[in-house]
Amino acid sequence: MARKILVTGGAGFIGSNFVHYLVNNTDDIVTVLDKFTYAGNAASLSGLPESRVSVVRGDICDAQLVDELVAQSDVVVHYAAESHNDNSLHDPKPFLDTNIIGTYTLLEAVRRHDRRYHHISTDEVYGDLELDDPERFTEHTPYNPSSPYSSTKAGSDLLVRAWVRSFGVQATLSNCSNNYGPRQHVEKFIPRQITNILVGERPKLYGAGLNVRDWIHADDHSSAVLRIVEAGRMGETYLIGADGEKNNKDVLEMILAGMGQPIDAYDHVVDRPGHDLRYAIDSTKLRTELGWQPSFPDFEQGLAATIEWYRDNESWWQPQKAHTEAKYKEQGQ
Ligand code: NAD
Ligand code: TDX
Repeated sequence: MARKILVTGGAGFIGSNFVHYLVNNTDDIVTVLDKFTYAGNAASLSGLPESRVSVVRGDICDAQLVDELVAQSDVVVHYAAESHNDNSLHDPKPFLDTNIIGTYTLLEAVRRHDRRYHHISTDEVYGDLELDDPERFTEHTPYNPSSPYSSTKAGSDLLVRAWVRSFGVQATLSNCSNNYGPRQHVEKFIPRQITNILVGERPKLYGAGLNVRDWIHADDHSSAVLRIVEAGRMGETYLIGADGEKNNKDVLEMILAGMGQPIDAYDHVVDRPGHDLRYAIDSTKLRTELGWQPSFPDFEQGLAATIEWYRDNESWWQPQKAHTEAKYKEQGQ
């Protein structure tokens, strides 16, 4: 029988990708619960069959609504979050509400109704690494978050672990590295630079651009999450990554070259306070225990397809662009 899956944050970047992935690769029936903050976009779910996907506009902090939706579902996959580090430095409160209270609200509902829960998190909970550190993050790396965003994600992970241990909630967790691909908000690094070039604005690099991120295609994140939902061991954490370490300057130069621009046609802007230097994921556990492998190992090819997507889908990102850049400009970025 088809599973009923509740996907929170399914109108955001990675959540909407997961919904598309479920429609294309399973016969699951999906309900999206999304507040449609500035980061949620109904167009990210358009064209999906109504018989498979329904959308509820609402807040994960609304205990009554969450209780009803969890009761009607077999599995809950929790993507909804305030997700942008820069925003968290200017106004942390929504991060505490959604990332901590929202997760608590979902956990109480899955506890009451004894439902399977999967928690989506980030490698940022582990803090950062030196550029020359031979070690990468593993499931045993101690938590050491740097920003209001990553500390609230870390707090939400710890709530899940406590609900597993204290109440026997049937939960798994995953911590993934930086995603790229279609339908990512223009506030984030890669879409910001691509769309800047498309509107005739120079790309903006924070500081010297030597910070390293470990890039993974959003579809590979989705395939890993589905594998964990189906075969992960209860209470376990799995790190998701595709060996995609690159520094920001190299990524920006790839974007510029891929869009026919001189590779130095960008501005250095004020660095992010507390800017994490490097993230890097060791995904051995996921690969050996659950047999997962990425399908998009070639970053340059995935980046080229992502550039094409933004070229072809201006109506998706245009309404957000001017406002997002104006906000950055106020902050000297
Ligand atoms: P996003 O900002 O693009 O989307 C977040 C979605 O959550 C939006 O649709 C928004 O409307 C919704 N939302 C926010 N607050 C809500 C609330 N109170 N109730 C209901 N819905 C609400 O984020 P994203 O980049 O797609 O990230 C999704 C998840 O993946 C987050 O949990 C994030 O921490 C995690 N993650 C992201 C990355 C990355 O590279 N972007 C990497 C690892 C993990
Ligand atoms: O204009 C920019 N210029 C720039 O140099 C922006 C927006 C970012 N940067 C740098 C900062 C980071 O080193 O690029 C890198 C990536 O920045 P973001 O896209 O803001 O991502 P990051 O802070 O690494 O966090 C992302 O990955 C982990 C997601 O936003 C998080 O939700 C996820 O948990």
